[in-house]
Amino acid sequence: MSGASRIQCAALRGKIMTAEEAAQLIPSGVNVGMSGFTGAGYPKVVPSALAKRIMDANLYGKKFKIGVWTGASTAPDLDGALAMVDGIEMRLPYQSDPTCRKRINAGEMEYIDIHLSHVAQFVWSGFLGKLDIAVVEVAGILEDGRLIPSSSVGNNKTWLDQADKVILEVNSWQNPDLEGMHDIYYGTQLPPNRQPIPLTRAHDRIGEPYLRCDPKKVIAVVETHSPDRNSAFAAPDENSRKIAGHILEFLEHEVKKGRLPANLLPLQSGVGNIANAVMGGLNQGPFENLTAYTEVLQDGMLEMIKSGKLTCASATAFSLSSGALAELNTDLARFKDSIILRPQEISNHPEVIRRLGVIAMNGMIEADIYGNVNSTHVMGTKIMNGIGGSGDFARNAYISIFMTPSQAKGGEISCIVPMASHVDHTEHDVQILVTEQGLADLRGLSPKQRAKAIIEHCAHPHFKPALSDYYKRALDHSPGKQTPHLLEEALSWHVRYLRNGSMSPS
Ligand code: 0RQ
Repeated sequence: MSGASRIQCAALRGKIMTAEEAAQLIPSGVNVGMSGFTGAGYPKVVPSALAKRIMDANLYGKKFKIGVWTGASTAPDLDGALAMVDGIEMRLPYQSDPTCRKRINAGEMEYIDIHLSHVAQFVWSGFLGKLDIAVVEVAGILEDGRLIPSSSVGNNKTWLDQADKVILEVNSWQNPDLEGMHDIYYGTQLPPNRQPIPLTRAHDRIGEPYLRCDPKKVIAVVETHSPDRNSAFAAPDENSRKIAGHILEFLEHEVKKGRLPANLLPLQSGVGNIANAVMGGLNQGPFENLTAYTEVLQDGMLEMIKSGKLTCASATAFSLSSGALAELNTDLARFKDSIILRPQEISNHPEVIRRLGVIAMNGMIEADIYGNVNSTHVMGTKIMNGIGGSGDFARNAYISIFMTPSQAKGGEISCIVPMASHVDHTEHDVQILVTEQGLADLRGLSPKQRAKAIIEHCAHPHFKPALSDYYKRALDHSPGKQTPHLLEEALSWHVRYLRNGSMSPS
């Protein structure tokens, strides 16, 4: 299908221009809402053209910066290109680009790391300031101006609604069979007018397949033919396989106990190789007729749909490797009945997650002996990525699982520490901790019982004696005995790594 045939609206065909011309319409100082979620559905050419424009302005000694709001992480040709020319004043809500990370950690870029389900309502309420321009990739434009969404929905509904001006990228690389796969719900309101979200099963459709957009707001239409960014997944290593094995065993145990139905409850799986490996484990496991209510659909879930293990997956975006992406894009019609893409305020909605009883599985950087989890900050001050949707799911899930290898950086760092150097998920939101060493079921345990379970089941043998020793001395000398700590010593673990390059006791 050629690019032009994807633009059926005559008024918008008249606004077709090049990426360079469209980039000229974005002035310095504005807030721009970009489409894109983990490399899917991001605008492919306008951001790079804008980066070039910013670089030219910088050459003439002119400062040129914009606010960049997205669904989640995007790609090197969006986040990377704009960060490279120091063109981002403020970035939100989740990102994983290495150049952005460097600038944020160097104090050169402001970053607001918000729960993904909160972004839309923050914008509707005006907490984040004015959204000036939306730059949104779509798969096509209907005669009446409605838009066929692309391979992610993210915050696009909100960007198109709230922005004064809209730039559309129509990507003919995206499979036309995407039409009908989305479920865009327009019933969300701010309090006190908020109504229940009528979604009671993961596969329910409650909205419409198209994004609404006032054609009068559209200032440019740019045609593209570019693939989404691929995220490579490493083949599961031994640790990932062990973590997946512990989780499978736990789920089987819960079914036996009658606490989970035989086909489990809707699954949410976070980003990264371990999450993908757990899906691989489930694909080989005994469970049938599974469902997913999640944020991103990774390779592992696609495999489960193909094998028939997973009957339906609701998400806001694809997040696939190049092989899986190519397969999906050539054979999308096959998956049309089993995949639904929704706005992220619905895919991550606390009310729906709680109602469905989602089983949430997310990665982490470290957990402390009481079960507080750090998902975002290395050594307490340096951002890795962001909280993403992990908080939306963890707090509201029926079962909230966090997983990590027990050690990082070749064994120099313990991922189980006395006191987390930053907390994203408090002990109250963390029910199950898993490392390759084992699984700690923290449900129904007091802080002291938790500490014993976490050290015993999750810590690496190399760090276990030091953690046990810390806990024992904390029990003896802590001023309070509910959550015993030796405050001065607690964070010295991290300080030791910063000084010596190792957390190992010297
Ligand atoms: O860094 O590659 O430079 O060595 O962190 O670690 O082990 O590859 O794990 O890819 O699963 O990522 C928490 C970051 C884990 C991810 C996090 C270093 C480690 C490596 C990555 P290097 P791994 P993963 C919904 C869910 C938040 C968002 C979320 C994440 C790098 O899961 O961003 O959950 N989660 N969203 O070396 C120092 C430690 C460390 C450490 C790991 N204790 N100390 N460095 N690393 N542990 C989806 C969305 O929201 C989109």
